[in-house]
Amino acid sequence: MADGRPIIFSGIQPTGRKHLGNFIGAIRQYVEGQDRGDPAIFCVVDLHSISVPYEPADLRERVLDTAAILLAAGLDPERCIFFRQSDVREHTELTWLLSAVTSHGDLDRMTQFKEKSGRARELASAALFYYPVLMAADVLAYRATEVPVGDDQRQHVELMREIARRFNARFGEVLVVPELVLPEVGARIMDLQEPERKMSTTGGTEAGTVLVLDDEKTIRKKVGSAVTDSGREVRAAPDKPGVTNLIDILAVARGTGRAEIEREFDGLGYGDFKRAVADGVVELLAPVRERYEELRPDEAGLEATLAAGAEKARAIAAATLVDVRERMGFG
Ligand code: AQP
Repeated sequence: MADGRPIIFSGIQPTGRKHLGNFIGAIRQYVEGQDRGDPAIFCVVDLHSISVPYEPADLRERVLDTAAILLAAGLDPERCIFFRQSDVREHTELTWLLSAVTSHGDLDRMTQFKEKSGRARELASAALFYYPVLMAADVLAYRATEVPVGDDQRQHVELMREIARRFNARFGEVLVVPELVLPEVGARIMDLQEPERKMSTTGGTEAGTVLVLDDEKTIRKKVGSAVTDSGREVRAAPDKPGVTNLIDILAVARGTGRAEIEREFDGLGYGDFKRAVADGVVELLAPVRERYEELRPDEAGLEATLAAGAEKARAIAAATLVDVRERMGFG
């Protein structure tokens, strides 16, 4: 941390199907963080994607899709470090070293593993089970002080904090215990069709998941058919998950809070409200889609950006690994 500025790190999975939840919960925070962080480091976490079945031939394409989405959303490689996880091998080495201070019981308590492995628990890959250790290595390799993520990653960040504490207690003060940073509004955007569950890449409904790359017509259709309730009141409340979710989405799009949205739509019906939400989401995402169309064809340019970022990232991670290896008695 230089001059009290945070070291920010966060990672995002490679897919072209990034959704409004990813955008609001994570990508928006990255763009804001790049001027606050010193440095701010963002990474397309391709190593994480092998924890579920995947196509090797698609993986590189999905990394480039995601890189183009993030750059289109406003990441600027001049103001942050932006790279592909597998280009920096220190992540995998540190994963193994951190496993010395991670217990089987820690990993067994992770709800994401339980949800994603479901009833086929015995068949789930060891990589899915081990995912939180790799995520801990991602962040701890940079001695990051802040981890901007959505609420679904809270448990994983708590575990990485515990891993850092245990490592320091066992081997000496080498790692930094990072802080979880959630957005004030929109830490958990819900599926528009099933607002009791989060908007998700793999687990959500097609109609309830707004993609960053959806065109205007599709966005309007999805928002227009969002589940609300039988009332008329635009008010955030635990028994109104659909309306609350739309209020949060509009609050983020307008850069205001829930109260302002509730005041504005006081006495108006859900029709007017949903139209405003659709306008807000279109305004938020249309510029990203347009810029993505310009950036995505330049694969050599995207590769060069990621490679330059990897070089900067490697220099930082390698220095941490020197300290970790030394304290652990290697080399
Ligand atoms: N619904 C959400 N609301 C707010 N933030 C969210 N995030 C994910 N869903 C929501 C945040 O997005 C960041 C990137 O996530 P990711 O692409 O690395 O992987 P993920 O968590 O696997 O994405 P999904 O959509 O949640 O996929 P599924 O459901 O298939 O696992 C993270 O910071 C995450 O918190």
